[in-house]
Amino acid sequence: MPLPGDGQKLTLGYWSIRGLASPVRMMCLVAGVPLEFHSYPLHDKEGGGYDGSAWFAQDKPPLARINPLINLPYLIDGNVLITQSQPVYLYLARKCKMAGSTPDEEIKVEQTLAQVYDLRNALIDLVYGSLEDFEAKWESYLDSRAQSHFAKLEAWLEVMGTPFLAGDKPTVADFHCWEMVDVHDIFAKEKGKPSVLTKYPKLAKIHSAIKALPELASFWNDENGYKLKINNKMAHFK
Ligand SMILES: N[C@@H](CCC(=O)N[C@@H](CS)C(=O)NCC(=O)O)C(=O)O
Repeated sequence: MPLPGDGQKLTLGYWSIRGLASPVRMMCLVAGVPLEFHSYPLHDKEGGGYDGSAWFAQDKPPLARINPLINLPYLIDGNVLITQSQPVYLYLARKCKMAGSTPDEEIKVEQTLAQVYDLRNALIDLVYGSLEDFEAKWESYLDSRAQSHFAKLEAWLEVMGTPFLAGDKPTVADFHCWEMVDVHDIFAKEKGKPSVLTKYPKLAKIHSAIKALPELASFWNDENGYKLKINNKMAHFK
């Protein structure tokens, strides 16, 4: 198991899904920061349910003795062990010079990152909730709840007059926003609904600009990268 102080490379621990890990992996590729992905499988259990013991029984207890807040994702950098996705994102973004280059950009990064996280949490509530709720709510989620988040982000870009959420260059907020636009595009297609990519041209531009980054060329076909499932096995949209 990965432990602080063991390795040279940064290590990201997470389930073997895109989930909260993709923005980290994309940022590191773009910045040329080597990252080891320590992925945890979730197996089907005989008779139903899931076995996540590689995380819950094996690695979590010793890591919790070092950082009692431990959760997935976590990041190990030398002797440092960080958990909670948003502090992990910001820590890495500072390392990758993707956290804004002026105080004005930094606060724009923090606000838009938080806004994107609200959107992600709305999706997570829907897809990991009860099947009954999912069936009852997915359409209004796509038609209305998710739209309110995307409309805010589109309007933000309009008002700020910048191509990316905090300025002229992509930051961590754009990478998480990219992931959410992409995931909602796939979700909408699966459900026969209009894509956010057609409705929000400024977000669509961020999506295509990041998709075209040469450093990410290998990511799109990586079985441990973009090709992973979006959500875990118990989700109603994977
Ligand atoms: N607020 C936390 C939520 C983390 C979370 O919910 N992690 C889920 C996967 S996305 C998990 O299964 N954690 C493992 C655990 O509870 O030990 C974050 O943003 O990192």
